Formats: sequence, C-alpha cells, structure tokens
Amino acid sequence: LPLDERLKRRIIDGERNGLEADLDQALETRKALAIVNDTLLDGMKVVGELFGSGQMQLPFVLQSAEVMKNAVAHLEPHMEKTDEDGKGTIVLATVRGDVHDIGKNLVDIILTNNGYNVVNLGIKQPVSAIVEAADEHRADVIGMSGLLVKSTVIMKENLEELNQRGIAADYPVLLGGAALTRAYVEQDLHEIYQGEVRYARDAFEGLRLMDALIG
Ligand code: B1M
Repeated sequence: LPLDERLKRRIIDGERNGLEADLDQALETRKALAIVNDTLLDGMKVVGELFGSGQMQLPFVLQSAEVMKNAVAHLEPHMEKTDEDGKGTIVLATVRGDVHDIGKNLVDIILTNNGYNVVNLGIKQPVSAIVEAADEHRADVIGMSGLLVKSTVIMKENLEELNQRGIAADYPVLLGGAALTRAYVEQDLHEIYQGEVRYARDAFEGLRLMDALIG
C-alpha cells in the first residue's frame, strides 16, 4: 500500500507495529498536523462508520483509538509552535459521562502550541470540577468536549448551572465534539446562556475562537 493508505489502515486495523517508522517517513514530506488531519483522522472516521454500522466491535475501536493516540504523541514534537506565550487560560474537559478524549487532547495540543495555557482536566468531568478549576486558574474561557448525543444535553445543563451560579458573564464557553451542531450551539444554547458560547468544528476553529474571545 502507498504510505498514506498504510497509515490510515493502521488506525482502522489498530495495528501499532511499524507505526512510528511510517510516521517518520511521512514526516519527510509532510507536516505533522497535515498527517493528523488528512490521514489519521480519515482513519478514525472509517472506524466510526464501521462501529456505527455494526461491522466493528468496541474492543477494536479501543485499539484504533490507542494507535491514534500513539501516532499523535509521536507527531506532537514535530508540530509547529509559536513563540507567543501567556495568551490566556482555558480549562478544558470532556463532560460528565463521556470518555472520548482524542479530539479534546488535539485541541489541547493546538492551543498550547499557539501560546495558550491549557488546564486539561481529562474525561468525565462534572460541572462542579470544571467551575472549581476555572476559578482556581482564573481561566479566561471554559472549553467542553463531548461526543455522545447525551453529552450535548449535559453541556446545556452545565451552561444552566453557570447561569445559576451567576458566573456566566465571567466565562465564555467553547464547545466541540462530533454530536454537536453549529445550529444547536449558536441558536439553542446561545439563547439560554447568559455569557458567550461558541461552537468549534475542529481544533483550528477552536484556536480562532480563542483568539477572538480573548484577543
Ligand atoms: Co465511541 N462513540 N463510544 N468510543 N467513538 C462515537 C462517538 C460514536 C459516534 C460511534 C458510532 O456509533 N458511530 C457513538 C456515539 C453515538 C451517540 O451518542 N449517538 C459512540 C458510542 C456509542 C460509544 C459507547 C457508548 C459504546 C459502548 O460502550 N457501547 C462508548 C461510550 C463510553 C462513554 O463515553 N461513556 C464509546 C467508547 C469509545 C472508545 C472508548 C472505544 C473510544 C474512545 C477512546 C478515547 O477517546 N480515548 C471510542 C471512539 C474512538 C469513537 C469514535 C469511533 C471516534 C472518536 C474520535 O476519537 N474521533 C466515534 C465516532 C465518531 O466520532 N464519529 C465514537 C477523532 C477525534 C479527533 O474527533 O473527538 O470529534 P472528535 O474531535 C474533533 C472535533 O469534534 C473537535 O476537534 C476535533 C478535531 O480537530 N472537537 C473540539 C472536539 N472536542 C472539541 C472541543 C473544543 C473544540 C473542538 O473546544 C472545547
């Protein structure tokens, strides 16, 4: 198989052997982020489709996710970084009940590489932990990720909780994850949240929005 196809296959098949050598070879001609965006994420997309249609069982999805994580970790030192620093702080979390963190961790990498201080709380975070961390670190923005349809409801509840605590105006919120739609965030959630709430389709839109919200 051509290199690109081979890398994509490794994600789909959850095959780690030879992964790093292939990534190193890809790095000779392409940028690290392009490899993630144009090749590896394509592989994860296929995994999602196979799983969704019942052609792939959960343990294999987990293996694919592990290979994806390994690949991103291997590529990370090769990603471009700006010299900028201290542009602002975001507390980032996958919401309560949701374990998906590959996308969130990509957002972390992109924002960190572009001068933001990211406090990454991890997965399954209740809103109380998110608020506590935001207060403790004097966060400029709260970022929530979630991939389950259920998580879109939890995000709404979390925004309501911020309203209730009277801190919505202090915390612009950035939301991302596959189950969200722009309309849900920019219309429905925008209507209920008493602060700013924005939708990021991907990590780069997340970066642009951070620049817009803080800059
Ligand atoms: Co799960 N899973 N999963 N899964 N999984 C999905 C989400 C699903 C769509 C698959 C499917 O059915 N086709 C489906 C959800 C269906 C639904 O809710 N309607 C699903 C399901 C059902 C489940 C379980 C319930 C399965 C089960 O147990 N029966 C279970 C849930 C457990 C739980 O959370 N409580 C489960 C478990 C898992 C694994 C553990 C095996 C594994 C996760 C491993 C891990 O993350 N550490 C896994 C995986 C890998 C997936 C799919 C296949 C791939 C997700 C992924 O990593 N994509 C996924 C299919 C899909 O998404 N279509 C699926 C790559 C990643 C880079 O994309 O996270 O979307 P994503 O991030 C993007 C953007 O969304 C954005 O930027 C990133 C790109 O730049 N973004 C942000 C994300 N967060 C952001 C935050 C921001 C800004 C941008 O600012 C704050």
